Amino acid sequence: MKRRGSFLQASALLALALAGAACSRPAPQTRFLNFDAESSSGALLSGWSSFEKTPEGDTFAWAQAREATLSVSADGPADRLLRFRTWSFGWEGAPPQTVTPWVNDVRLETIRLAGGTRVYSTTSPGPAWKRGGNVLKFEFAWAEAPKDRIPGGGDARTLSAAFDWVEILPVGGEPPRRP
Ligand SMILES: [Ca+2]
Repeated sequence: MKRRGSFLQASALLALALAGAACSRPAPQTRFLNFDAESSSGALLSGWSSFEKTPEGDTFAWAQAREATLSVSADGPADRLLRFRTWSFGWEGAPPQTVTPWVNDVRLETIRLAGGTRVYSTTSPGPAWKRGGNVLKFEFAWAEAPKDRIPGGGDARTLSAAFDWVEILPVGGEPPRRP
């Protein structure tokens, strides 16, 4: 019994030590998601298809709904630059595709996706972010299945846009220091 008691005591002390370390350590921040199993498995919340690779070897995932969400970590409110490399699904006569990113419940500017694969960037206001887990949502104008839009297309997934990577960068540098 004595041994068990001391084991429990040691466990409690260890838990306290870990909690203390967690408080003093900076909160983790998601800086880059490469849309591969290694970096992004836990981050894809909803609206995504599985990981794929382009012929060039770039990993990506299709957003297969009008909305796709990611779980990202931040160390607190701060203006952040959001960058992402993406391309829209398209066909002859397709309507323009747009993406509107959201940080939690804050809507950012709507971006029109031009043809081909491009890097887009937009800024997000500090108060949109909170310390810990945040939800980054991409809202699209449409999501359509290749089988309905391309003659001979067999893919039944409703595709909006494919993402190669997402990057989140703090902007504005260091907070002002007291003189
Ligand atoms: Ca990638």
